[in-house]
Amino acid sequence: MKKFLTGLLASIVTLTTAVAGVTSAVGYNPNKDPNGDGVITVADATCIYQCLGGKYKPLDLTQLDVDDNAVVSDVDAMYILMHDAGVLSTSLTETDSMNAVSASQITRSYSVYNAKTGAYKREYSLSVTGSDSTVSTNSIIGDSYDYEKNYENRGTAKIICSEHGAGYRGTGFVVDKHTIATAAHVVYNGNRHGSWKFDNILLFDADENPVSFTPVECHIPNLYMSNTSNKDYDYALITVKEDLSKYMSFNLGMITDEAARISIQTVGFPGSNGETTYNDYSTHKEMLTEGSVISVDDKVFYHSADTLGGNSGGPVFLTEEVNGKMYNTVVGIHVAGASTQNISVRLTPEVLKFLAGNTNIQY
Ligand SMILES: [Ca+2]
Ligand SMILES: [Ca+2]
Repeated sequence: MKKFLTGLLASIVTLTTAVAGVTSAVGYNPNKDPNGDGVITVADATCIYQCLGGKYKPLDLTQLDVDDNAVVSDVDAMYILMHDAGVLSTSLTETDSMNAVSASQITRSYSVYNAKTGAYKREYSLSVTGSDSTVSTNSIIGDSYDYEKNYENRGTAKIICSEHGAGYRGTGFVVDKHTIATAAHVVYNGNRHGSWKFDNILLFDADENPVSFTPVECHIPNLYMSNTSNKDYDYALITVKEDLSKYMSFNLGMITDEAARISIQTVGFPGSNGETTYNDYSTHKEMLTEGSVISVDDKVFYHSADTLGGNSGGPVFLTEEVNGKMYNTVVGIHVAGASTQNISVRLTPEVLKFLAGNTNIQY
C-alpha cells in the first residue's frame, strides 16, 4: 500500500500543472465523506481501499462514491488523495451523517476442492465487519491493493477441463497474484459434490499467445452448493501455482443501488459466435460486448451486454478515466443469460473479502 500511495502521490504532483482541467473533469463531490468523520483526509481513501478489500461493509455505499458515477472503485480513492494533496481544493461542508458503526458481522463459509482431482480438501469462513469510522481512520498499512496493475497482458482466463465434454468450462479473470475469479457453476460438479477436474488455465499475452497456468484449488460458497439454482452465490475462485502478477489488468469495485443505466462491458470465451458452435476449445476467441446495467438487487444485478454459453464466470466491468489513464473496474461476475437481460453476481464487500481479502489462499 505504501508503494502504491507513493507512486500515486508522485503522479499527482506531476499533474498539478493541469489542475484546472483535472478539477473540471473530476466531478468530485465535496459532500461525500467515506468514513464519516467530518473531514476529508487520506483516511477516507484508506476507508475505500479497505471496503474494496472486503474488510468493512459501509452502511452507506454511496458515501464512498465521491465522483457520483454510481461505482465505488480505486478511482474514488484517487480523487480523495488528489483532494488531500491539494489538487482538488474543496472543503467538506457537512459533518452530520456518520457513515459508521454497525456491529454486525457478515459471515460466509466456503469449501475447498483439489482443482486437479475434484476431491474435498477443507472448509473455512470469512467475515466482513460493519463499517466503523474509528477503525477506518487508523492507518493505511496492511490493506489489500498494495501493488500496481499491469495493463500489458489480458486478465481474462479460459478455464480448460477435458473431463467435461466441451473440453472447457467457461471464463474467469485474474484478481490476485494466484487467484482467478469465476462463477460457481463453472467449477462445481454436483454429481460428485466436488469440483470438476481442471487441466489448465489459459491466459493470453499482449500478442494473444496462450500461456498455461496450473490449477491448484477451487473455492466454492457453501450457500451455492446447498442451492445451485440461487444465482446470489454463484461465484467462486481457482488458485493457480504460477504468479499472475503480469495478468492483473482489472481493478475490483462496487456499483451502488443507483447504478441502473451505467455502461458496462463483458469479455469472455463464448462457446459459439452466435451462429456456429465451437467444437474445439482452442479456436475460441475472446469476445467483448457492451451494454448497460438494467437494475440492481442486493446480491445480483441485471445487464444488457450480449453473452453466450461459455461467458459464464467472466468479468462485467466498466472503464473509468483519470488524467488520461484508463482503469477497468470489475463490478460483477457474469452468471446467466436470458433473452431480455443477463444476470451478474454483484461484487459486494462479502464477495470482495473472498476474492481480494482472502487469507485462505493456497497454491
Ligand atoms: Ca473523512
Ligand atoms: Ca465513483
